[in-house]
Amino acid sequence: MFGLRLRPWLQPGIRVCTGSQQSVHKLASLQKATTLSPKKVQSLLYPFSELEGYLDRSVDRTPFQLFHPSLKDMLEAEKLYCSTPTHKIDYYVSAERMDHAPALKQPEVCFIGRSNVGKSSLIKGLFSLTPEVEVRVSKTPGHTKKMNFFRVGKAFTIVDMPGYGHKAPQDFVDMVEPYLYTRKNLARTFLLVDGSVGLQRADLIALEMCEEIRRPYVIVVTKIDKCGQGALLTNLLNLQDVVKRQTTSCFPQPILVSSLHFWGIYLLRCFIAHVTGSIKLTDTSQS
Ligand SMILES: Nc1nc2c(ncn2[C@@H]2O[C@H](COP(=O)(O)OP(=O)(O)O)[C@@H](O)[C@H]2O)c(=O)[nH]1
Ligand SMILES: [Mg+2]
Repeated sequence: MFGLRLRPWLQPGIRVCTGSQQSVHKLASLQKATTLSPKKVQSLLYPFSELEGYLDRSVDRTPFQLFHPSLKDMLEAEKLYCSTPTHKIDYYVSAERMDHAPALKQPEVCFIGRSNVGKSSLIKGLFSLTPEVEVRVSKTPGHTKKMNFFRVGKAFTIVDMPGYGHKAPQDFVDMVEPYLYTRKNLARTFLLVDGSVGLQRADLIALEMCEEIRRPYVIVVTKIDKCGQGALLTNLLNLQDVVKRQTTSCFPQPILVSSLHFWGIYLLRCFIAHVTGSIKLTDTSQS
């Protein structure tokens, strides 16, 4: 049901982002990734398809496939993540307090989650076509104590928020909460949850906070490469249950990613482009 027709979109003339002097990972570009075997491409593009076979027939798959853009749309979205002289992608500024946050007009998305859940790695993955954009990935939990703003031309801004849960609950109260309440141009919040360990207490607190704030948010399940598929599926179904029972502002589809292997990165790029109004999807129906 997820059969892909790749060839029509691999015509010459489609702009491929080649990146800068620094080396670009071979999977950073979707167009390059589509030269892999169809099965590999399938799991890169739609990581949930890997798990689908393990699901009992009785489980409703619909919530996992609500956002299912075509390859063409994903290629279109990818162009936004290529820096050009007229569409610059760069680290803009950091802010330690909400009143230091830059006043920006373009739609914004932010990444929140526990320290070490993979926020910075994910942003690095999204910007992997422009490796010159410096996104710090820390080995020490709680490193990101500031809000880091990255501009994607005039299209949108991505904000890497300080992590919470590990020696940093204060950052959460001081920065994350006020930001989520007051940021006018915030189009979507991405709440990251580590798929290899499942929902933790701190995640549930964050979830409750997002519910209280009542702005639309989406759960991104990170590090899906780090555990077996059985464990991942168990964590995912538990998460799905919590989302169904306890949330009203959460998008029902969790987005599965591995920043290490690029699984789900293209889908998330497209999702961000879509929710910020930067692209118009041509087809969201299942292929
Ligand atoms: N296996 C695996 N490790 C990851 C992934 N994403 C991040 N990590 C690792 O998790 C650690 C924390 O990542 P980081 O992006 O700094 O987390 P942050 O504190 O939320 O910004 C780092 O050692 C990363 O290399 C992933 O998709 N798979
Ligand atoms: Mg970080």
